Amino acid sequence: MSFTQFIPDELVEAMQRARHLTVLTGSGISAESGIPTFRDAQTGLWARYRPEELATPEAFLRNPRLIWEWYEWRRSLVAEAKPNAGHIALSELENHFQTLHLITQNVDGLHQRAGHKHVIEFHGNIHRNRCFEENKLVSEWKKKDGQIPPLCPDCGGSLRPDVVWFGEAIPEDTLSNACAASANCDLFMAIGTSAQVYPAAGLAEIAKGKNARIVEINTEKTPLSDYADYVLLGPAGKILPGIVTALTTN
Ligand code: BV8
Repeated sequence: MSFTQFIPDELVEAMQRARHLTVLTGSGISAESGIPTFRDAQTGLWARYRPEELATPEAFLRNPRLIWEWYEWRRSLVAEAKPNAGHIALSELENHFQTLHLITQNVDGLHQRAGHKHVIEFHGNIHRNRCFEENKLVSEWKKKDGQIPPLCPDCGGSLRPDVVWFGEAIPEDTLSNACAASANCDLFMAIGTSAQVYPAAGLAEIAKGKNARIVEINTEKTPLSDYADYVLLGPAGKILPGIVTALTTN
């Protein structure tokens, strides 16, 4: 079943008129790649933890081994995952707009694997690591049996994933690029995000404040639905290809 009937003609016309599209994605766009969203119950060993309890510097300082192993588990899920039809359709959308700025809250790198050259990784990337003490990226280290997390080859500090944890600031250049992309678009699309985490969730509000049309794609309503111009309820892996079809055939 093609999801084009979910795309109102008025929205197709608005997209055809729009020149600058900014997209914000959340974990919902990776759900159809088999990566659990933050709202889904975690599986197995991690079922008894909430991500907000693990994705913090305090949790890492309290139990670096547990947090490192949580990220190793998530890296293993991502290693088995592939970009889904939603990621691929989104990369095709680049051909339909003068500019497409993609901001993702996801740390899985699937947008890059789907072909996007420039991704604003608002919360970092799980495939990179950095020294917890010096905050600089570390790509190689001596693998010492049983040393979890691994240690920085320069200062001996613990390595941590290069992601933004709760209570940590978004890197300045990332934040300013994302705010600029949200303030300078005529169409803003929020895909697969529960719009609960700030400042990411505030980006749609910036776009709205500058009179951009707001489109939400989600399997359920969120706080963003109240002020979106269009709310397309359904899986991103079906709706995004429907949008590309509607833009290509009209
Ligand atoms: C900051 C990286 C300030 C790590 C993530 C107390 C102290 C400090 C800050 C705060 C505080 N209280 C509140 C805050 C702000 C806090 C915050 O917003 N908390 C929330 C819980 C209220 N924010 C922060 O801490 C941020 N930093 O404020 O710093 C500061 C300033 C200066 C100096 C120092 C500090 C940093 C937040 C970043 C946290 N890191 N990720 C990692 O991944 O491990 S957040 C993480 O959770 C994700 O990246 C994402 O952002 C968020 C989950 O949200 P979603 O992606 O939306 O996923 P979710 O599961 O919620 O929803 C999925 C959606 O998809 C659902 O709506 C579902 O219906 C839909 N869906 C499912 N399947 C599909 C689908 N849709 C379409 N198709 C489908 N198939």
